[in-house]
Amino acid sequence: MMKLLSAQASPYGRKVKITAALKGVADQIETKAVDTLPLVNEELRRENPLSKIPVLILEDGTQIFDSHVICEYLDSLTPEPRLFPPSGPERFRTLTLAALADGILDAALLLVYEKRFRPEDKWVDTWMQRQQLKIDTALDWLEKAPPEMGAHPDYGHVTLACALGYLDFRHGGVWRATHPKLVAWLDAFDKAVPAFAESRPN
Ligand SMILES: N[C@@H](CCC(=O)N[C@@H](CS)C(=O)NCC(=O)O)C(=O)O
Repeated sequence: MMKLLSAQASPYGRKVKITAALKGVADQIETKAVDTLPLVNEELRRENPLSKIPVLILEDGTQIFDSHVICEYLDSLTPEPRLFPPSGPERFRTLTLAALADGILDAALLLVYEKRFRPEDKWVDTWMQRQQLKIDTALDWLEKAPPEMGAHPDYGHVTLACALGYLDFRHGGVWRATHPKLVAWLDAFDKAVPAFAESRPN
């Protein structure tokens, strides 16, 4: 059995859970909830020196992180459906979409951490605006031409769905009012991928 260190609320962990479901390997993974709030979590620090989740631990003890690498590993376990196109323009389109969606996630997480880990009188407005601008610009970019899903979702689509899901979960879903095409896109993803609803944080 492989072990996944993650947390119910982690959008990066959610990417891995959805990928595992799409690849039909979810039953080979036992998920262990890990608390990233303390300065030091010895178990997590032992498995990932960066003390970040998710971490996938293989049966022989090998640790795999971060979420991109875990998802690519899981994709290599079974042939279909292919979530990472092996080569060519499709591969780089998928990876670039995933990088954009991960960038939205990173900025959204930094906004949460600013308020979680710093006292209110140390919050820096211009720094938070900087993160918000990245999110807003990326969403506007995607709204112009939401990615096509094709016969099945790929890793870029999974990452985008988790990024939008995180904006719903931690940022009040404000993005929805101004991005109707992306809302429709996420609805379609939700219908096509049951693991999205199954991994929804609460
Ligand atoms: N690039 C990483 C990001 C992982 C990440 O930032 N995870 C958060 C939880 S959602 C975390 O572990 N934060 C703890 C910390 O940064 O100390 C990935 O894709 O896995």
